[in-house]
Amino acid sequence: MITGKSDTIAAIATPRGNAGVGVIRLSGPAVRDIQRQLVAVQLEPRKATLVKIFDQQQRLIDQVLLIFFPSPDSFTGEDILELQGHGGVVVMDMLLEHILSLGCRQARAGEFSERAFLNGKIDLTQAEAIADLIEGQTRSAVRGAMRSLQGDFSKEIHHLLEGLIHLRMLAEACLDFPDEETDEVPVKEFEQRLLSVREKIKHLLDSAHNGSLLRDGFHLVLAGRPNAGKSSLLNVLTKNDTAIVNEQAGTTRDIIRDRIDLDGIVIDVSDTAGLRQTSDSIETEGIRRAKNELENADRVLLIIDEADYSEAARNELLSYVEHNIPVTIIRNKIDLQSIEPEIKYREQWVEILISIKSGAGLDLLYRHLKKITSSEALNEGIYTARRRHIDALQKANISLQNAAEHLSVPVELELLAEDCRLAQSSLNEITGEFSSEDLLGRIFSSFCIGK
Ligand SMILES: Nc1nc2c(ncn2[C@@H]2O[C@H](COP(=O)(O)OP(=O)(O)OP(=O)(O)O)[C@@H](O)[C@H]2O)c(=O)[nH]1
Ligand SMILES: [Mg+2]
Repeated sequence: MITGKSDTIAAIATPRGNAGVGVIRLSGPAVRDIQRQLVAVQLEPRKATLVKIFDQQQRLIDQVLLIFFPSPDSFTGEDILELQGHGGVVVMDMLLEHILSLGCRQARAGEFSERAFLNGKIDLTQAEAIADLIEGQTRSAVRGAMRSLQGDFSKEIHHLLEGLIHLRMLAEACLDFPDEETDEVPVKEFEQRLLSVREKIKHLLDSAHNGSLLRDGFHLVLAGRPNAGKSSLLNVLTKNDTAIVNEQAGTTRDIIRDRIDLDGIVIDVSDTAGLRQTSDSIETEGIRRAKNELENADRVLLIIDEADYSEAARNELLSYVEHNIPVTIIRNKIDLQSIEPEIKYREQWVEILISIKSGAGLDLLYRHLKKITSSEALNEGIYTARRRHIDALQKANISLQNAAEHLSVPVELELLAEDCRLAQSSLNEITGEFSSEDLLGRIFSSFCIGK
């Protein structure tokens, strides 16, 4: 841990621009000394004091409020000084320049939060949640980040870790009695405990997946033959003239991206070039880009002109999409066929008959999009999560699957304990703890006296 060894950092904490108030923050061991150089007053902790700040030539820079948060009860755990001045770009720069000349350095991005983590004030998921809260694009994302920041996500991880520690303790206890018969090993208990932890991981993976949707948004890709109405659909969804719509086939060449907010979920929509064989080199490049975009979709909307619809045409379009990516087939232009809008749930995909032009069936499409993106993500219990959380949970899950296999005869408790340890370190990666000594402490402290 870096406590006591770090230098002192300072940074403007408010955005650059003209505002009523601007904030400069300092953290580190030299804070008290720098404060006394700034102004010769004794600050009461956590109380705002109005003072005048002069530069080295005794010229007044600004009149500011100072607030002192003594270590360890501060955000970083170190001494912190907050200075609230007038929020002009130049006056803030002058104040910071003066402060830096008194014996501290400009903070790197995220360095205050990093210090809070290194000093044990917050764990990694909470540090990440601060960034997510600030960057939150929707109210749901902000609420999710707040829940993570309050430690809800970490609590769930700690709960899982408790379960794993118990499993390892049980395994260690059994290994301590090697003379005993194998049938003494409480296989049922191991199985139940493993199952319980794995079910919790599965539950957490579901929430983490929804949480990552909250944070990163849902990536929807529109694809299909030329002229099917992809760009028209993009414009309807974004309520904007984002893409050029034209009766000429091959209008869209490049990927056109826009973003919509569907009841709190950010959806990134990409319109792509129509898929067909062509000798036009620009169009060929557009189609290559479209295929690339299809690989990174959370869901693909395949748009097809109802007049061209056939099983063969549909299957050909489906062949462009990887099997693991969910698909909705949009059968468009039903106004020209005098067909009623409809939604059909097939085994492998969903089909919606609409007319983008007349608007018929768009309500079905919106309801469908809301269902696939937000039904669970809007549950009150969701916290923002990142890809690395999902990866770590998946790694832990695989280790526990391996652990369960060591329970079949002959029971291999050492290997089971090792897999539980691997699962534990995967989970520890999430909160940023790597503490095998912790485990030892827990094991020994639960032993009875004299053993
Ligand atoms: N009748 C009718 N015409 C439509 C409908 N939707 C789109 N169109 C028309 O179809 C033509 C092609 O629409 P676009 O949205 O440009 O089609 P696209 O799939 O983006 O085409 P490319 O960019 O060339 O691949 C335009 O003239 C649209 O006005 C619809 O529901 N009904
Ligand atoms: Mg287009």
